Amino acid sequence: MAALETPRETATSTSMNNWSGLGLMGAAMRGIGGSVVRRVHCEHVDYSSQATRGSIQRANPDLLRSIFEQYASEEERGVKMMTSDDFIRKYLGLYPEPNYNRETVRLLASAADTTKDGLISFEEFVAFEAILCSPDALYLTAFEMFDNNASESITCDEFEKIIRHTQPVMEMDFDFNSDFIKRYFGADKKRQIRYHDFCQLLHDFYEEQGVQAFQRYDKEKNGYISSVDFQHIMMTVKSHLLSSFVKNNLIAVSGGTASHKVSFPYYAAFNGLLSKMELMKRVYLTQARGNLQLELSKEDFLHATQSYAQITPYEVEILFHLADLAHPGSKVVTFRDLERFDAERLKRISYIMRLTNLKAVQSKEERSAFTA
Ligand SMILES: [Ca+2]
Repeated sequence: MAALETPRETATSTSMNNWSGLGLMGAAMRGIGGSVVRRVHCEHVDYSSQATRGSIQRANPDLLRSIFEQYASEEERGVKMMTSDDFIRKYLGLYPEPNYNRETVRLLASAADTTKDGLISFEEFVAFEAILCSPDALYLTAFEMFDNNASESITCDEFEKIIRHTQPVMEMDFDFNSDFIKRYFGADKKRQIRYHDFCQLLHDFYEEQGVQAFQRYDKEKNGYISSVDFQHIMMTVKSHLLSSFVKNNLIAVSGGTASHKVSFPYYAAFNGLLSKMELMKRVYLTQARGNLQLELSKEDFLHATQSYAQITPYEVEILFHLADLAHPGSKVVTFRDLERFDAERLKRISYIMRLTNLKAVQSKEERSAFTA
């Protein structure tokens, strides 16, 4: 029996372009997904085909009951309830350190606490398991977290409160009076937004945050920032898109010297490339026809992108620049390069796939204690 690992091909073959907009939830989800990996063990289920099809079977209710009772420490009128601490720290195993951030734990738990009374009932626990089985689990979970008063809609205040709880935004000081926010919530910021609007907001928010960060560092308002500022922005608001290789080469790829300037089109293309890495892989794979050792020249790669209008020549240019930093002089891109530039994100996607496969199942040791 091996701990569940989503096969690499699964993550690669699944189109995840939209997930880049969810970097905001990345840390939280990575946390949940990561801990789940440690808890969930795969014995009978073909997770690769499940993940690809997107249909996930519900867990056995008796099993859920056993898990719930084990972790629920509160009792209200004779009914067992889980606290935020029970759910996030004891059950999911997140934030085990004694000096954990209580607000973060409360926020994460509120994804399951639909009545927002601070306690998770068995019915809420079962309902949360159902959410995790749905194809849009990540957005649904995020919506529950943002919807602070269980009104099925989100106010600007609710949105701002959670966003401000994330480190990069605090550092970059996102403008909640910007036209972007007013387009979604109205000029007086009184409009409430419902689930589908929220999904679009969360997706677009991340783009906007990147634009605002650039504008903040473009002090002379001439469309340029320094390489050092570029590095700083990428490491804070865009860090979820960076593999360790890209992290280590941010200065080099943006001109090579600390005084070098980065233009807005370059910045946009760089982020576009990183968020489209799945698509880049698809382009490569259509050319490779199974030969993952194939070395593609820039001309061949550009030619192959003709049918993908989303990919710009500037993005391809930067892709080959990154490849040149990995193996100077060869002027080709390999599949290994694409993985090198996308490694962390792939793991993140795998976590999401794992998260949707969670099903609140426990480890074999625990299972054998509860089921015959
Ligand atoms: Ca509740």
